[in-house]
Amino acid sequence: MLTDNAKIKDLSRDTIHPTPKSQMTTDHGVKMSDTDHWLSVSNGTDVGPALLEDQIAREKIHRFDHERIPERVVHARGTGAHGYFRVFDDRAKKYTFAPVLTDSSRTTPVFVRFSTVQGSKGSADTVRDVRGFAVKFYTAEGNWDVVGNNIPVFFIQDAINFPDFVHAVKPEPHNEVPQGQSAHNNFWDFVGFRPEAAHMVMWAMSDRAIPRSLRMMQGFGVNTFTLINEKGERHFVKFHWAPELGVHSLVWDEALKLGGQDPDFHRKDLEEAIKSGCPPKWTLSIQVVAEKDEHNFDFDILDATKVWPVDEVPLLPIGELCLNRCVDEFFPETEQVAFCTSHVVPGIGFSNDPLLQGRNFSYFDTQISRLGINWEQLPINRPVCPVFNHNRGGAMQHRINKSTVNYHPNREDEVKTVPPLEGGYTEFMEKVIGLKQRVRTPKFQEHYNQAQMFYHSLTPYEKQHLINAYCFELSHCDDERVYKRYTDLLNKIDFDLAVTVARKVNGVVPDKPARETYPKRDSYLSQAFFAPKEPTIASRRIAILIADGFNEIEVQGVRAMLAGAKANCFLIGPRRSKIYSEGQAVGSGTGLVADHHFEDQRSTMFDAVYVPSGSEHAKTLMKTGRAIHWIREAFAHCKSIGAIGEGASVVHKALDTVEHLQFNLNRGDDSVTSSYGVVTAGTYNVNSAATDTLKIAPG
Ligand code: HDE
Repeated sequence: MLTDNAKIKDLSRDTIHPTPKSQMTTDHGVKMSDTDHWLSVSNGTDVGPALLEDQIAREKIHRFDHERIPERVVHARGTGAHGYFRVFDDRAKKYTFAPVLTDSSRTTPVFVRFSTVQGSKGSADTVRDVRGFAVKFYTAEGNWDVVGNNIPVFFIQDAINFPDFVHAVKPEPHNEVPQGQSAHNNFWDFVGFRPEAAHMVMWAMSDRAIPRSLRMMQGFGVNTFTLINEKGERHFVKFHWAPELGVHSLVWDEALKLGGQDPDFHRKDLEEAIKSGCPPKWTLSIQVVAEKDEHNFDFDILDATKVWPVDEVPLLPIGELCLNRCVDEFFPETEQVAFCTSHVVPGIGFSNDPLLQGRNFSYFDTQISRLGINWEQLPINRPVCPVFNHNRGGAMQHRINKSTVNYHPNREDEVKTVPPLEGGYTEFMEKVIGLKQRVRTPKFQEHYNQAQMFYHSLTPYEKQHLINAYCFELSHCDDERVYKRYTDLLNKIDFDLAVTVARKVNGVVPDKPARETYPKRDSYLSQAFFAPKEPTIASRRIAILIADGFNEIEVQGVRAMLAGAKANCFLIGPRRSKIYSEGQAVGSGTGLVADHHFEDQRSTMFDAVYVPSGSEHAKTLMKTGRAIHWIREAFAHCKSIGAIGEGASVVHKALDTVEHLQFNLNRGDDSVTSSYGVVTAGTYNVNSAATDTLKIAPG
């Protein structure tokens, strides 16, 4: 696997490798003999006053006092990884001359940071929220940042509304509540007053906002950028990332529980996948619209609250992103990485998308307060190509320019600008005529068509989840002006949706639809569209529930097969120590050491559960409330459940209230039975039964 690239080599200049032989020094390099006792005056019996002269203690405390920097004003909680990007061929050449998008002989190093938006740095990973998907490409022509989200549209159209939106969604000002969620009066109050948010709110209430994994979500550049080709022609472009593993979500109950059981669920999942040899991959596709076609749509293609339906503007897959290396240290890499939408390279440009224009101002600005004016010199942010200019000074300047001149032009003929044909960035010459005014043009004033299109493109279960989410969130609003206004607005999207939600939350129940239904549908909007090309259990977490007396040979066999399919298996038992196998006395003989016990890991953290055979083990599991709860909860969350022999009896006992489930309980009958994702086999048979179990496991 290619994990050593130009950026990793660049970072190695600043990477320190402490060893047991490393000697401890102060920051000014003097070796230290004691860092555990503050220098004080003592007579050997009584504690005396501490001395300020202790430079070693002072340095330690000073450094500690200033360890924190301001967290990001939004997207504070995040996790990052290194990787690479490669294009398949030069098919994008028709649209751009940027080598990063056209030169298939190149491997461009990347750093990606995923984030939630609302919560603080210490909030939980699985909250209902938009996920940031920010990619920094370290190209030979300079850094290019695609600072995107996992949802293709945004709440507002004009950047000037961003502070209002963020104030409204963040914890309320009087009591700093709630953390990591939008289920509160201020958010719903704001979006009730701003119908342009209706479309994005639909996405935020859908399963997209509770991804199973950061590796199983799409990414979108959201804003409209432009591509310029060698002929000087310009196209509008949108960027899409599609995950190789398909798009998958948690169910709400899982997300809620994981918030407490494992608040780091997503960041640990990313690290586990990379370290276990399953680096996540995404395909980059572009949608392009020629300049002449800009006005051929019933929405404005520069409006970030709108998608470009793929049947009108097809997707062109152009390359692959792979994340194959975890960070060495969180703070200097993931915390200090700083993205800017304004960072583009020759061949890529902006559009007049009013949200993008504001973002282009905001990102550079925010890095100054977070990291200081020289933030681009930090190792994780610096480009892998040479940087020369006459910008000087500023706090924490690292560069030493060996020159007598620091201005342009100069008598030494040093550090000159570069003509466009030799690689200098040049803006596209765009003719602009207009009156200076504060306006929202007519096409920016239609807000419900695409909200309807999204809703009506979902599968029935996605719709149900979305309705549940509205009910949950609006029930958390206790100001009736808020939930009445919003349920009223819902009727502009869908009558049945509005009636169901309004009845549940005591909102305004409409008696007829507020408008005609927009007829368009787009199957691409449903996440069901994104099943992986090849069904796979690679990197999926499978729990094997065992107690003393389990069938070890069977477990070893099944585990080997699952490992062969690159799944991550974990033994869960009554204790985290040796669990003795069938026929062995407890306390002696063979067995396997459980990775976790039933209490410390829960079914929510796994994708599938398998219960092996073994009569004593089965009897114990049946008597263990937590084990029974494990199976019930996994079933309720639609996980795949596999069981063999007496293991099937355990599953049967756990699910005995579920109607229509058929079980194959006779040991000796090796046929396989499958119902509602529960797969049972009479006996373990390497060649047939367990193999069938494996095939069905992804559910
Ligand atoms: Fe951001 N956004 N944003 N945003 N955004 C920030 O920049 C801003 C918007 C997004 O992992 C901030 O470095 C404005 C859309 C991501 O470091 C800040 C507007 C999209 C990240 C900022 C938007 C995003 C940020 C805070 C409206 C999806 C995390 C810290 C005009 C395409 C990047 C920072 C990371 C972060 C401003 C809207 C995505 C304040 C003004 C639309 C993924 O500069």
